[in-house]
Amino acid sequence: MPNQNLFSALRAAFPADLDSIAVETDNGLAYSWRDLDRATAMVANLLQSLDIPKSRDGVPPRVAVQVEKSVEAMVLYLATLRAGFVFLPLNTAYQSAEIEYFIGNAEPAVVVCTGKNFAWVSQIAFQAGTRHVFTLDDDRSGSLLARAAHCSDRQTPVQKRADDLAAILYTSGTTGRSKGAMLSHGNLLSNAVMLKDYWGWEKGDVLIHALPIFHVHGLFVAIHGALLNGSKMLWHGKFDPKKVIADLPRATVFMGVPTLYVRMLAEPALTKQQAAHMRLFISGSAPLLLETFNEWRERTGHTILERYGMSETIMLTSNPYRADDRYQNQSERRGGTVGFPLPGVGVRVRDDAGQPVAEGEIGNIQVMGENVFSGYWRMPEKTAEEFTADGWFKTGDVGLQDARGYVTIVGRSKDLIISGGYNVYPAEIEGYLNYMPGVAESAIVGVPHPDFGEVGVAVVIAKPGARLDADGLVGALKAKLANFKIPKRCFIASELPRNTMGKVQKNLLRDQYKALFDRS
Ligand code: MCA
Ligand code: AMP
Repeated sequence: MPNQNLFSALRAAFPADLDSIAVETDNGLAYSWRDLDRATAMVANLLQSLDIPKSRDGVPPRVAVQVEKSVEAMVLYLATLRAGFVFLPLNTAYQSAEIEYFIGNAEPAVVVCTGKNFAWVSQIAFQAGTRHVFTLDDDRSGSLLARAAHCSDRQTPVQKRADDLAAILYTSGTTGRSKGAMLSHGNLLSNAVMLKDYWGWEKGDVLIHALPIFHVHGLFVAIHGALLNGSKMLWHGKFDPKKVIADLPRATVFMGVPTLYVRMLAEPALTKQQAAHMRLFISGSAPLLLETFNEWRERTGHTILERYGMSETIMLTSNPYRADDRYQNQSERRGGTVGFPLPGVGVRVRDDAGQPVAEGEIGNIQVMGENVFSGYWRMPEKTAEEFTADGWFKTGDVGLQDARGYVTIVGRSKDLIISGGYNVYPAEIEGYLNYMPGVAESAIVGVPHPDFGEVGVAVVIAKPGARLDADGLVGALKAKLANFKIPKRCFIASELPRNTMGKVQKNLLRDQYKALFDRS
């Protein structure tokens, strides 16, 4: 049986000329393919040399990583695969309570954090039984690289089967705590191989990488896409619309969440001429407004290809790349839709009773395929709840599929806000607010926002006799939660609207506050 290690497949796609450039960074560094090969071998050797059990209950050690974006952070991801360990990326915005939960839940053997956070992260990690905490900063400093420098630059990727665990991605829960979606080498590789073909990756393609690398979009879709095609990446440490636009003449592919497109459209430098060398602009992670889709076409002459995915499934549907697509004879990229089920992905729409809905009717989107995760880390009951009896995964997204097969997402049955491409779960924030002094109850709702697409607004009710200060509440939340989860506005109200069953009617609140951030 050939090795199914995802790293081996990515390594096999490196170009023959290992001295050509694989990554160029926006701060003037260049990495060759040989550099990537050697550096991943050294870090993999370091991981393998640590005094930790190679597997417990059949699961390899987890490597939890909360570091700023850098090429070395990508190297750490690839090295983790290469060593046969399990990668656990964490958003850099997460604060101590959030990190404490992830580390306690995943029990990583290795934690890698920034030098700045070492004191508090290592305290949490050692208390949870982690054996090794390393640091890695975005200027190539830290103990991880210092230790890896002493390791050999040759290493044979650890033998893996397709269903062996490769990564755990935490997705917040609509109720209760975050769940770790378990993705296998086979989930990730099958999706990447299919997308290489579906999106027409070709020789000479150059990707602008401007997304964070702790979520599916930047870590898997973008990096796997470029590596599997042996394509150079122009690496942006942080998204800056001006810098991305300046790089367009040297690139062919760009991937972004809708906020990135909105921000680039605000730049006069974005013109047809500037984008003339580009082959493909891809958007996903959040709904792309038709207005943005149309404006982009007018300004650049390019039609954005919108696709849809999840942490649990990687990519599910996509608008077609080719005008005469050979997969389904598809023809156009249609704004407002997320395109067709990708090859090998089953998509069906069901009503609340689980029965099929008529073509074009709205219902719950369920999916199946080699790309779909095996379950949530140590949560068999939650896993069982999210799959149907006949094995389809319930996405929590609500949508329809029309007669031609285009899928449109119209909403979500899960109480989730997607803000600038990040998921914000109202239940988590309400959980914190409701325990603050003087708070009787609260509701967080998502409302339209011109930059982030959608943002959270808090409505809080005081306990009898208590006086609440909205700024104080927001300040207290900031001390506990990642910054992107903080409601952009907070209102103190006398009561929450409820239906006859006593359930808070969030739709009424959304309606009430929907014009709060109107551009006008
Ligand atoms: C930053 N802020 C935000 C967000 N980002 N608020 C709401 N939503 C956000 N996404 C807040 C900060 O808290 C801060 O507030 C203020 O905005 C400025 O912060 P700053 O860090 O300067 O913002 P930024 O660097 O300009 O970041 C905006 C961004 C970033 C570039 C749009 O959010 C981003 O990179 N988003 C991409 C997320 C992503 O990759 N998602 C893919 C998930 P204050 O000043 O008050 O503190 S993967 C996925 O969903 C699936 C599987 C899929 O289909 O791809
Ligand atoms: P995550 O939990 O971060 O993996 O986010 C997955 C969710 O993002 C999906 O369930 C959808 O609700 C949403 N999503 C991803 N891509 C799109 C898109 N193109 N349009 C609308 N929603 C999207």
